[in-house]
Amino acid sequence: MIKLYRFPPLGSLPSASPFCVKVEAYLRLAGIEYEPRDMHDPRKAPKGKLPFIRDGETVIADSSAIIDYLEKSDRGDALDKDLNPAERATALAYRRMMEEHTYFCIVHMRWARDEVWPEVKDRYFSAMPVPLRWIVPGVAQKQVRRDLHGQGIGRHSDAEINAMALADLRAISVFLGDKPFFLGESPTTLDATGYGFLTSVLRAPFKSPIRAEIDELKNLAAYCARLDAQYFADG
Ligand SMILES: N[C@@H](CCC(=O)N[C@@H](CS)C(=O)NCC(=O)O)C(=O)O
Repeated sequence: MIKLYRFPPLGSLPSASPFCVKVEAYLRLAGIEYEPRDMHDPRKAPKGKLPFIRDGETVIADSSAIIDYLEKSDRGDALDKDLNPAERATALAYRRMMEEHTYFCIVHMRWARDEVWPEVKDRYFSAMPVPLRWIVPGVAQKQVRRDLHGQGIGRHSDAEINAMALADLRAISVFLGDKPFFLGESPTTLDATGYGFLTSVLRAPFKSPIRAEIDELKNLAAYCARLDAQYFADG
């Protein structure tokens, strides 16, 4: 049985990390059995980030590398097997947008907003023993702020980042339209990514500065609810 190493659940999300939710969604969409293993310290992961999987003796890190590995294995359904080159190109572009742009907006909204950070700090670190609980959150936040500055998004104002996140979500909403899945009638690996990132925006138990605008994009919440009912009904 595949073991999925992930950050622990966050409220109703199976993990605090959209990349971990993405892999979990993939495993469910493809019908592959797995055992989740919660980790708090990504420094112990093979590439210093979560998720990774263990399949017998084989260890694979990085959500996309994991999905590539599973798509080529004979386990479960290879979700992308019927996609044509144009669909594959579109899926790659949307995945890159969510992972390389929307993701950093999400991180900024969780870690770098004065009105949100106390809630995030409490959720992420309250189980830590004193004195670590007093020290680690501040050190971690400083590191994340440095990373956001280095990546570039941290140089923009809160309002600019809100607008960037909304532009992504509106594009995703238009692309999804009223289709059951992003690329038509059946789930593909893009739905695993979409579910991971959309639920991380829509359902994280933190104040959201773009809540009202997101709520207007009704097909996104309906899409997540549909996938829940079909694939996450057992919790
Ligand atoms: N490209 C990686 C990104 C994974 C990633 O960024 N994971 C974050 C959590 S969302 C992480 O482990 N961060 C810990 C750190 O950077 O120290 C993937 O697709 O799995």
